[in-house]
Parts: sequence; C-alpha cells; structure tokens
Amino acid sequence: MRSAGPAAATLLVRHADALVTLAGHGAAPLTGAALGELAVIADGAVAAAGDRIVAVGPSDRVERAISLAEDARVFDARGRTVLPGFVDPHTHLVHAGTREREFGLRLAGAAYLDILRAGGGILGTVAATRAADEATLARLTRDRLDTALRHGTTTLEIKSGYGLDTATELKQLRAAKRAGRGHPVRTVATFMGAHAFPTEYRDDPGGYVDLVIEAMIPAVAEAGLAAFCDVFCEEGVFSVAQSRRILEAGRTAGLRPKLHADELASSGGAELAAALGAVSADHLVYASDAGLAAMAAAGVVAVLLPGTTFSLMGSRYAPARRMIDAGVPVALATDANPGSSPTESMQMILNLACLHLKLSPEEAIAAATLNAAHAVGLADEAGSLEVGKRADLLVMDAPSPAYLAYHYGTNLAERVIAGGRVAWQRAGLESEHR
Ligand code: IZC
Ligand code: ZN
Repeated sequence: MRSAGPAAATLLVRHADALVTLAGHGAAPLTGAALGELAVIADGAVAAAGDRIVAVGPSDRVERAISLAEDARVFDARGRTVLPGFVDPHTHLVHAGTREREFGLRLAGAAYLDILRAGGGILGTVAATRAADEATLARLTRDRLDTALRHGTTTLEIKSGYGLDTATELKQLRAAKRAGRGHPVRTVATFMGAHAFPTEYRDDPGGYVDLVIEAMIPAVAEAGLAAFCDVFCEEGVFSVAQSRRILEAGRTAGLRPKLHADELASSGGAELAAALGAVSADHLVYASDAGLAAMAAAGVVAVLLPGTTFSLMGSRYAPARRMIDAGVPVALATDANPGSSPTESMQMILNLACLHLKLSPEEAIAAATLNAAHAVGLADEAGSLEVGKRADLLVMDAPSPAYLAYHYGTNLAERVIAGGRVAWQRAGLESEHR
C-alpha cells in the first residue's frame, strides 16, 4: 500500500476483484519476461485527491490511509477489473473524410501502396483535410477523442500529415490542440509532414523534403505545436536517407524523433531509429534482427499496430515475440486513421495483440499502458496507478485482466476516470455507492 498522506480524497474506487497497478517499475519501460509479470491486487482500491492519485493498494489499507472529502465520490468495483487508463501512442486522428471506398478496392485485391500511387489513399484524405476549415477539423477530432475515451483511452498521441503543405500541416496541429483543450483525454502532438509526397511534388521528391526541413519544421517548432517529428520511412515513400535528414532537422528544432518503420518491407527503418535514438519506431512488421537488436540496445520503444495488419489483411504480423526475446520494449497503439486502421478502440487492439502478435493478455495490458506511456514520453504522468501520477483509471466489466483481451467486439468500459473525475460511464449505471 502506498499513500501520500493526509490530503482528503475526492474519489475512491474500492473492492475491485482485480486491481492492476503496473506500479514500481521506475523510469524504464518493461522488457523481456517482466512485460508479462502483471501484479494483481485482489480487493483493490485507488484514491485520488483532485487529479492526482493519493493512495493505491488493498481496499482496507487504502481506506485506513485516507480521509474522504465531504463531497467525495465512492465507487464499488466488486466483480470488476480496475487498471490504468489506456495510452494510445500512435494515431492520425485529425483528418476529414472517410475511405470506405478504398476498403472496397482492397477487398477486391488492390494493394495499399498502389492505391496511394494512383492518387488515392493518404492523398484522398489530404484533399479532404485541405478543404476542411480548422473548426471543422477540431470538431471531428473531438468526436473521435470522445470515442477513444468511451473505450478507455485517457492519453493519446495525434499526428499531422494530411496537409503536406505548410499551411494545412499547421491547421491540423492547431485543430488537434483545440480538440484537446479541456478534453478529459490528455493529448500530445506529432508533426508528420513526411507522410507522403503531395501530388504537386510528384516529380520533385527532393524539393518536398527540402520544404519539410526548411519551411514546415521551423514553423511547427516556432508555434510550439508538436513534441515529436515522425516520418513514413518505407520503400516507395521516404527513403532512409530522406528520413534521417528530416528527423535530424526536427531534433535540432526540438522535436523528438519517431518513425513509421519497416511496415510493408524491410528497409532499414529499425536501424535508423536506433541510430537516431528515436523515442519509438512503429509498425516493424518486417524489421531485421539486427535492427531489433540495435533498438534494444538504444532503448527505442517498438509501437506495434496489429489493427493495421488486420485491416490491410496482411499475411504477416509484427514479430512481437522475437522483439520481447531480444529485449525491445514493446507498446501497442491503434494507428487510428481513415485508411489502414479505422478504429479508436484500444480494447480491440488488446484482442488482436493476443490473437495475432501472440502476446499474453498480461503483456498486452502492460504494452497498452505503461510501455505506451514511455512511447510518448509521458511515463511520469500516465501508464500506471502510482501515488503522484494523474488519476486516470478504468473500471472494466471484466472479472479478471485476461477477460479484457479475450472478450472482443463490445465495450467493456463501465467507468472511465480521467484526472480524478468520471469522464464517462455506462448509461443506466447507478452513479455511485457509499
Ligand atoms: O491514411 O493511410 N500507413 N499512414 C501510413 C497511414 C497508414 C495512414 C493512412
Ligand atoms: Zn501511422
């Protein structure tokens, strides 16, 4: 039991059948066997004062350690599993338009990159996003944040990359900021001008890389609109050399590097991520063993996106077990985007991670919380239930942690608590018990 002393608690969740805290792991992400060693407290409780956790542990000890504020909210979690709010460290949430037509083309056999080469895919979303005004983009993004929240996400990364011109990239990042302002989901932004080559630079890819480096990165950094810089490093998109130049320029401007790497072919993306000391490398379906070893040595988090492989009907999923064996810290994300992964649900990703990446439910939960927080540099605030962190927690309609990954296709979230407040709860639920 840990508690922070006498501050009166304004929220108490008690008597959880299973309380998963992911506490006590210090400043490093979980690797190797530790990823699956989930400590579970029976009859557990979490108390918060304001937006901070003040006590967590067995219910009797938590209740003895705290005093309750007059207007405290107290919830009974009998029969439930309580865990940290999900952290979704890779989304493309700010965009206009939908791509179900492309879904139809892919069902009929078209390849994702062929659709992009023909001016569809990402470029279709670019056209719709350029045409939308900032307020519309902010509203669309806010609606998607609401969906993510209802499914248990309390921290989420958002990338730009559907502008591919300076004005629209900035518009997207401002819309992301506007959507996140006052929203219970904490958001962090990534600049991804290097997501595709816009049609107007089709015959001048070098010119576009220069534009990203000379105009977009300085403008984004100057406006303080992003924490990270990301590149779609892939054969037929941005080469390793181009990606390196862009990410180094971003880093010089204060944007920490992230990469879309080795998603559709092995092209040296994992090696580049390690060489740059990137915060994360994402996808990695075709990453080489040497690249994975280098990532492990450099402490780069591998963000795995099984929803994308699933939606693209890929025959091969990321080699998660090889990564875990190699000591790479593994995290999970939705990749929420209108093309290759149209979902905001981290619960769906837990299921896919077990069935297709062969993670255990315990590993999947750690990868979707604590390690995901490391993938966006927010592990001091999110990803575990520990005194002093933000009180982001989920009361799930699940008798055990494993049930969360096993039961799929419905929303198991019963209450989503963000910053110490009930941000969402199931309709018809009694509001509280004391
Ligand atoms: O819009 O298709 N892979 N970028 C790289 C995506 C998927 C998002 C999209
Ligand atoms: Zn992505």
